[in-house]
Amino acid sequence: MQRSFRAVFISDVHLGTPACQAQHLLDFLECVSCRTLYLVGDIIDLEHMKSRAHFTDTHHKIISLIMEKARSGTEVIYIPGNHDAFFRQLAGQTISGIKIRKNTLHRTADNRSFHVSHGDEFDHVVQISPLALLVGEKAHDSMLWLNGGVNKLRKAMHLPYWSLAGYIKENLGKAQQFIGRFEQAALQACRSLQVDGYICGHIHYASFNRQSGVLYCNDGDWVEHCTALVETFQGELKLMHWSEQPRWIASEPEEEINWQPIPAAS
Ligand SMILES: [Mn+2]
Repeated sequence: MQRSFRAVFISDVHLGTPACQAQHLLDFLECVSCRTLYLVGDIIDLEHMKSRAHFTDTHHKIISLIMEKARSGTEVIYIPGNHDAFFRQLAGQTISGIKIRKNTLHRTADNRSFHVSHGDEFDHVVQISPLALLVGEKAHDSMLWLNGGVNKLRKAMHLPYWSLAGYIKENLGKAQQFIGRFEQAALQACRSLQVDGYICGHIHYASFNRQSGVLYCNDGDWVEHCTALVETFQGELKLMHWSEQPRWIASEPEEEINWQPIPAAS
């Protein structure tokens, strides 16, 4: 499997929480090299750390490795998300070689333009009530806890890491509807920004969606799915899952596929 890329995009790492799949991420960052590394938000979970910080040796190693990469020639761009929104006030600055930006424009090798941002700017568009978010977050916490147990068991049985939450989420119609609305919001934003595509994270669901000539890309997360969006030196975008057995999960779609109008939020 290819290990060297023109650009790598990761987000929703949630360092500082026990949910972060830190060992997998450290392994990924050690094995993969790129010209530009985009950190697309919710990298350090400052929100969670306000009440309880879970910052292990591996979490420290991840930060040191990213800083080391920035020192040794990798362009590192940090776009804060809603869980590390504090860093947004540093936008425009370069700290230890890491460029902090509110959002940015990425140009692929084949000269396509992509707006890159975390994605929480669509929260009001997808209209999820604060109560639903709270209930969702609690349910999510229990799911992650269960996920940890399942994977300890799988590890003992020498089976690779598997996302229980990912499996359940895929099978929940409501979640699918939410994902669909989020994708539509990003695709619409491409038209007003006059770009060829949108790259974001935030909803912990790696995917591509091409519609009317614009491309939506979500790089996923490192609390459940361990996914990254990469750009090859030819300018092709691909989604990768990283575990003991790394694999490709998707290449950018050529044609518009499976387009269905998303019902309005109720
Ligand atoms: Mn987020």
